Amino acid sequence: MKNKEKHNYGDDFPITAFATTPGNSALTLIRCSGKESIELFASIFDSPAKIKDALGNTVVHGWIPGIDEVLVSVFRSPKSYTGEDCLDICCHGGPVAGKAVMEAVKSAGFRDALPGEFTFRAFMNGKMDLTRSESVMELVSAKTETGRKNAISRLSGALQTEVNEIKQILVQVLAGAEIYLDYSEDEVSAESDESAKEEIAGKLPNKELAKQALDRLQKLYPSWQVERIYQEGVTIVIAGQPNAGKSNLFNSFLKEDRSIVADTPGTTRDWIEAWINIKGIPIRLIDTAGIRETKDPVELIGVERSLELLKEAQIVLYLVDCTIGVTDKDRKFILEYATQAEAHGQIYLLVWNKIDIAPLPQKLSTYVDLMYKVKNAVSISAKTGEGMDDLNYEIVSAVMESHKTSDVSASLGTERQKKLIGTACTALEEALGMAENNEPLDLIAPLLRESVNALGEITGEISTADILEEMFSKFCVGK
Ligand SMILES: Nc1nc2c(ncn2[C@@H]2O[C@H](COP(=O)(O)OP(=O)(O)OP(=O)(O)O)[C@@H](O)[C@H]2O)c(=O)[nH]1
Ligand SMILES: [Mg+2]
Repeated sequence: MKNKEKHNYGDDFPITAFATTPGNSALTLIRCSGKESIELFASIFDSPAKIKDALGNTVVHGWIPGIDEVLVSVFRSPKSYTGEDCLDICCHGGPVAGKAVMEAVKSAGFRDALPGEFTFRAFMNGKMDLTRSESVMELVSAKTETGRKNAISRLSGALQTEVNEIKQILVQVLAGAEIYLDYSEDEVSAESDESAKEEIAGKLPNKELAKQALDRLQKLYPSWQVERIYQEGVTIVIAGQPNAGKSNLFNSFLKEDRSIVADTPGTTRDWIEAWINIKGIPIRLIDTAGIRETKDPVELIGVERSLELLKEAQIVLYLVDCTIGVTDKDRKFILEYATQAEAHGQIYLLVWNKIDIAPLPQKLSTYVDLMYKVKNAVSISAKTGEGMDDLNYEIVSAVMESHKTSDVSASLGTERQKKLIGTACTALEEALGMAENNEPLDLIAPLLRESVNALGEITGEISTADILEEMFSKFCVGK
């Protein structure tokens, strides 16, 4: 019955979740954590004493009678992921076996874990700070090797260390300011108040330290833009006239024949998409129907969809067939769409295709007007793969150019962290600006405190229940 009750983050009720996705696999892993979880699981195990008496960090073999043969890793509080008593039950895989074990576990008194609840408990029990907790989620959802490496760096504490170091500096600055303030309150008599204030006004102790802290915050702040690219990826749409070689290029990126390539114009009717990886950047690549006026109602729907998809793109690869050159339709399209795109921060790359059978158009004058509308032009053969390295290079440069970052030892992993670094930066900038203008310390100190508090929120030293619930609810179940 207890399973039906509404539960919130923050209780120590025994919880369970699949740590692996149920499906066709040899094994399934079910995690359990919480108060009395070892005793509860023992109640459905064939030799309860073996589980109850098991030392922490040991594995017990046995049966859940009539259900499955299992290997159970036992972790005893506080030496576990969550800091509570925990069990990892390794049972047989497949679509059915794991579910039967899960039913048995729940019948013993465990409830379904909420999203991110294991990591939430790890945080609450002091096993990791918030930056590390968030990196767990980043790690399990990493789309490329670079995304994984960045998440691992945060999981190993690089961001936590950087934030804590900056915070230590600011605490020192704040302490210095407060000593001055105490001095002015205690030592300065009412008559000499004004002159004393003047004396301390603008003399923010350790101003140079505060500037150093600001410099480090300002370097950290833009790292989120780049990180977001590695986490969420970039949408690239391949567009162009029918027969330009869009599907051939799509297949060339994928290194497999996924999209139909044929010399009949209008071959691709419905769009097709796939995730690829270019230099660690996850790319959602979309092949579209060739854009032309048509009376065929099915092709027309395809063309309309292509135009819709263009709006979703961060980068558009506009293909021109070198055997034909720039047609009036190409020109009309690029001049109209690439001009609009500029305003929305989209990037158009002009891609000359089929250079294996035709030279590039020689007369620059025939397309020079288009070059003002696109970021760059690359020549390739989608068929032979020639020029693909150059195209990849142009794509990466286009993605990264607007997000230049300086060398930093740590990078931000979430929007939440970025907002708080932004708050810390703004407050500190304001404090330093006031110090430059010789404004009184009692106005400067609260800004320094605001900056310190924002940094404390990043690591979770300062946090409210609402913020934590909101944050962990975005995690996947079982983490
Ligand atoms: N020689 C050569 N032929 C190419 C190249 N790229 C595409 N082709 C040929 O051009 C024709 C059209 O290629 P597709 O990739 O189907 O063109 P598309 O732009 O997807 O055409 P639609 O789907 O009709 O809009 C096919 O016969 C391809 O083999 C290339 O780089 N070199
Ligand atoms: Mg096609």
